[in-house]
Parts: sequence; C-alpha cells; structure tokens
Amino acid sequence: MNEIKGKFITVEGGEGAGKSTNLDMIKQVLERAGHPVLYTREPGGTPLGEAVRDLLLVHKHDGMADETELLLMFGARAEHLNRKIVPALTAGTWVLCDRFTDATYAYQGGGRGIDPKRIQVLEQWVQQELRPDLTLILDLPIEVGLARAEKRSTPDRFESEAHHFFQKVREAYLDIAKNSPKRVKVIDASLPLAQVQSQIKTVIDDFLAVCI
Ligand code: Z5A
Repeated sequence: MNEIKGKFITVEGGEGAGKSTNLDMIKQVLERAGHPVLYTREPGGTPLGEAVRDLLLVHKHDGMADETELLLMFGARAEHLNRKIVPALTAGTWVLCDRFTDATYAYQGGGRGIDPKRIQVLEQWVQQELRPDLTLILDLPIEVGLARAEKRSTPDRFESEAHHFFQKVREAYLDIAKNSPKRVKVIDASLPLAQVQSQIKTVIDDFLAVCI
C-alpha cells in the first residue's frame, strides 16, 4: 500500500442517529484547521459502489442471503478504497466517511449474526493494514432513532428490520467502542443537536491536538 499521509475519520451509528446532520459540521471543523477533506459514504462512494448500495437497500432484494449482503458490502468497499479513499489519503487529503467496516461488524456481525472472524478475514484482505484513525459512534436508544428516521423517509431494507435486530446492532457498536477505546469515541446522540455537536467538537479538537 502507498504511503498514507492524510487521516481517515469514520462516523457510525444506528438509524436516525444524526450522521448526515453532523457530517457537514465535522468537515467544516477539519477544514478550518487547515486540512483538505474528502467526504464520502458507505455503502457507496463510487459509481459502482452507489449501484451496489441500490441493490442492498431496495426491498426488491428482501430475503437476500446474509453472505451475499456481506460480500456486496466488501465488494463496494474494495472499489471505494482503490478508487477513492487510498488515493486521497496518499495525496494528504483527510477522508471523512459516513460508515465503514465497523458498520459491517455491527449490522452483518451483530444484526445478522455472521461470525466476526469471517468479517475479519475480508477486512484484512480488502483493507490490508488500513484502519480508521478516529471513529465517532453516535449512540442513542433504538426507539428515538427510529422515530427520527421515520419522519424523514420511507424505510429501506435495513430500516424495515425488527427491533431486536437494531438492539444487536447497537450492542455490537458499543462492544467495538469498549474494545478500541483509543480509536472509537461514543457520542450521546439522544441529546438536543447543540449538545451532540458540542460533544463531537470536543472529540475532533482532541484528535486535532494530537495530530499536530
Ligand atoms: N450498512 C451495513 O449493513 N453494513 C455496512 O458495512 C455498511 C452499511 C457500510 C445505509 O446506511 C444502510 O447500510 C444502513 C446500514 C447498512 N442501514 N440502515 N438503515 P446509511 O448510513 O445511508 O443509512 P442510515 O443509518 O439509515 O442513515 P440515515 O437514515 O441517513 O440516518 P442518519 O444520517 O444517522 O440521521 P440523520 O438523517 O442525520 O437524522 C435523522 C433525523 O433526525 C433528521 O430529521 C434530523 O434532522 C434529525 N436529528 C438529527 N440529530 C438530531 C438531534 N440531536 N435531535 C433531534 N433530531 C435530530
């Protein structure tokens, strides 16, 4: 892998946690600190990745095999890494990504019940040594997130899952945070937006301080 010069920041969370709402603010904070930022998302981020995203989210493919779902996520990710993320990081651009492999551990691992060891194999194969430098998990009770998401749009294939699926996704995210406390910071996303943004700003400022 080429020499990585930029930083790789990911934002994660359950349904309606406020990722989209807060990503623009994070981008602005990073840019004000003098860093060029590439904003992107998963699944997606490239033309092929966005086409795979459509396959993954539409109800037409309800009942997709769990393994198919997992492999499509990593197929889109391989394309995203090769065409967009790694070239940007190599050029010194910081990459801010709406979801990444922690989402795979949470949704396909926690939610679907796929053995995390299988996910690890794909992670190592597709990403080699590349891992995010900082991950923010926007955490909130399932009911609060679903109520927020429902107000916004018709539920997609994931958003239509049952409550216990989202409970397992949330638990998996919190386990990731417990196991990687240096990289992963949990934000209480149930609070009013101003308080959520203040927590996020503190985490980003602390991260920037150690990057100098
Ligand atoms: N997925 C997977 O299974 N495996 C993988 O490896 C990857 C992904 C990478 C698409 O992701 C799906 O792919 C996702 C997991 C799966 N499953 N689902 N669903 P996505 O990120 O595009 O989808 P999403 O999680 O549904 O994102 P979202 O619906 O866009 O939610 P969000 O970005 O976190 O929330 P938001 O749009 O910013 O906010 C929702 C509403 O709440 C909105 O009206 C806001 O104005 C409001 N809001 C936000 N913050 C607040 C506060 N603090 N108070 C009150 N109201 C608020």
